[in-house]
Amino acid sequence: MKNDTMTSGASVIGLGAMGSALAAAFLNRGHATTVWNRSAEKADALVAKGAVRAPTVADAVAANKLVVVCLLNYDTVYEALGAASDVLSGRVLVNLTNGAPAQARDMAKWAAERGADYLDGGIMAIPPMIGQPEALLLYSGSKTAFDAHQRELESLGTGKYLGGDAGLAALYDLALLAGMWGMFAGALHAVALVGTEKVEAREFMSLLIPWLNAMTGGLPGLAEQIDTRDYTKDVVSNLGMQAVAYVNLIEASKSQGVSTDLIAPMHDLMKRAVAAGYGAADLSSLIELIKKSPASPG
Ligand code: FVH
Repeated sequence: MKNDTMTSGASVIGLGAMGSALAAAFLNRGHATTVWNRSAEKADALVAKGAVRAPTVADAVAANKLVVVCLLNYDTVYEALGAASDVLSGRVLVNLTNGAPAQARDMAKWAAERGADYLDGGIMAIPPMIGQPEALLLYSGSKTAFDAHQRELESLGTGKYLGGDAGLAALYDLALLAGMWGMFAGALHAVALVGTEKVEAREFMSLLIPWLNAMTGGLPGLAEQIDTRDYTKDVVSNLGMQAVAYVNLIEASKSQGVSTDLIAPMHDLMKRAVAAGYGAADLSSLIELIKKSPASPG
């Protein structure tokens, strides 16, 4: 076993698609890497590349000061690390498992009660991107832990520290995923719609991708309207007009036999926003109907 003064090394707990990529990235950068997974055979390829297979999760935690966890969800993290409770003291626990901000804050307390420094993380990448600068990893929680292990963590991708509140990384992670899932939901509906006329998804992408890229150009203006709460600033396509066009989308979907499950919630919000007086405002005004502290239309 290595001692606590050894910083250039990491233990990786969880060798699913993402955990395996994380462990491989540490190895590729020359960091001594110990791995553990519930299904032990998932370590075989990493062991062949030089990783040490820990027989138990406690052995993995004890092997390095830096302990990176990437499991399915927080319940499985508690379940796995529960067996290593006694050896967590003095460790830096970096939990890259997807979760909610409250779960991250609770886990920070749980780790502190066991004497571990805690950093929560969100991975904005898919496994093949890990180790590349394009892979963004969000961190929040112990700044001391982040500063002390920044060099090892850089092996995984570009790191961004968000602040001392352990819940921040999960919050940003889920917010970015919301943007992604919204885009994919729209894309799926679009493809289903043209698919009713036997247009192949692959063919349609030649139109959809440039269209979506062009529309991202509107996001800075949307952000300006939201931050100033002035939803009428530089309006190009007012909500009243868009709400009328959206009816056509709903009706066309129904008549083409495509479910409106992915698009109906936006329609309901548009109707409510127009009724609330936002018809002349921009689409950005919908945020007033979903956020925590709504304002009345100006
Ligand atoms: N893969 C991705 O594209 C995304 C990218 C962004 C981040 N997510 C999150 O990363 C976490 C792990 O995701 P993953 O892709 O590695 O997931 P799986 O390949 O399904 O591996 C799951 C691992 O969790 C282990 N596990 C499940 N249940 C338990 C349990 N009760 N006790 C101990 N370990 C458990 C599983 O072990 P095994 O089935 O191999 O024995 C895998 O190691 C996740 O939060 C994503 O949201 C990935």
